[in-house]
Amino acid sequence: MAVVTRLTWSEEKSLEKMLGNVSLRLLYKSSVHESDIHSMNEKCTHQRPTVTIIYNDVTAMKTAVLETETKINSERLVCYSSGQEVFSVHPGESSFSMNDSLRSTLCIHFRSGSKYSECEVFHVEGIGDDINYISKITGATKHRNSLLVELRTYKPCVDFVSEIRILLLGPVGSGKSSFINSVKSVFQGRLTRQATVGSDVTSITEQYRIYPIKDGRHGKYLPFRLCDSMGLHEKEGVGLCMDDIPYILKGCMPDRYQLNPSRPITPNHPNFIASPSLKDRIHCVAYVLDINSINDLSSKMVAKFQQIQKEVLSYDTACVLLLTKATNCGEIFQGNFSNMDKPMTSQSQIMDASKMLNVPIYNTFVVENYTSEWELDPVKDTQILFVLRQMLRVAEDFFEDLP
Ligand SMILES: Nc1nc2c(ncn2[C@@H]2O[C@H](COP(=O)(O)OP(=O)(O)OP(=O)(O)O)[C@@H](O)[C@H]2O)c(=O)[nH]1
Ligand SMILES: [Mg+2]
Repeated sequence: MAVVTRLTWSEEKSLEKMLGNVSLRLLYKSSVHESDIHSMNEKCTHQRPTVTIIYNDVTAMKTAVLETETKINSERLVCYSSGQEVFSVHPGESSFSMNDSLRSTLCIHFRSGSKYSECEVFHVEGIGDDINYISKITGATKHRNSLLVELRTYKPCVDFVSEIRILLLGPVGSGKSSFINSVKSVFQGRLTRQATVGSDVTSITEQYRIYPIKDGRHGKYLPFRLCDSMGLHEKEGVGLCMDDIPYILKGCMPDRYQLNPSRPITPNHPNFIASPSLKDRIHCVAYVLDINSINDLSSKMVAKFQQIQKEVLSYDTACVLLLTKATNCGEIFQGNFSNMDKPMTSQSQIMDASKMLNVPIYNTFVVENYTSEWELDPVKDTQILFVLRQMLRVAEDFFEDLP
């Protein structure tokens, strides 16, 4: 008969998600297999990394410990971290111990040698041979959580603007709508695909959209909005109409306006916002480009960008450059999240894009949007939130410079 875990389905899924979308395979269960170290060792040898879960029925407590460095020490399985013994299980006595630091991190108050009612050991599949995996995931999760706290409590620095508007502008298929979906997903805690995404020679996005960002499913709306537009195309009469751009920047274009590539909005349109306030206008423009197609941009497209930039500058609007589809984002950041605050000068593609569009390298960011995934990934979440935070900071600089 198959040995099954005492974890509920949702507990197992949350644990898998927390460890970076791995899968868990049950190797050892104390109530089914023999309760001694040799039986445990036999089932778990060569199966690292593993997760050990102990259950205590008296307190209904479940504690999971991910083992990075384990040794069999007399009758105990001992987990070490930086050479220090942090956790141990004594299967023969059905007891466990942990050091003070782990106890305080987990907020539990058991004495050394406390009894458990069940102990399960799982093999963690999906980590591969990456020895830095655990530190990368835990580092990214910590950083993601602190960015989430910062953005959840974010307030624009000036009283007269209640929310910051960021407009995404870029060629057809560059990943504008996917970035919006990615940001929404991180705040929702699950993948959402509200903005329509796809690939075609002409733009998939045909309406001007002003997307609010909600904090969690039933949470409040956050004080920033992401504005999605039709993609730019090198041909005239295809893609976003250039004459629409000043109206968008000024805040005259209503949400859900049906864009027409050959006819711009006019003040006669029934929903035209004739007297937009500072709150309605765009505070930061993000030029969105696919990092892999920078060298393929036609001179006509570059000329369109230059024209747009003049317009953006004439409205004193802040701008950043967002390079999408960067599959090596993890390598760019080298697992070291402090790198993200520094200009990424070593990346020649990024330098080229920054020069071509004349956006300073410190306002040029790379991201890998969520596309076909099923689950969120803390490393991706961190990059997405980092980019959003920088956009807000650039927008704030715009306010500081207002007369
Ligand atoms: N691999 C990868 N694919 C991406 C990324 N961002 C977007 N895509 C894919 O690129 C295609 C276009 O993405 P969209 O988000 O629709 O692009 P868009 O800029 O909104 O396009 P239009 O609305 O047509 O102008 C889709 O197939 C996406 O799945 C990314 O970061 N990495
Ligand atoms: Mg789109």
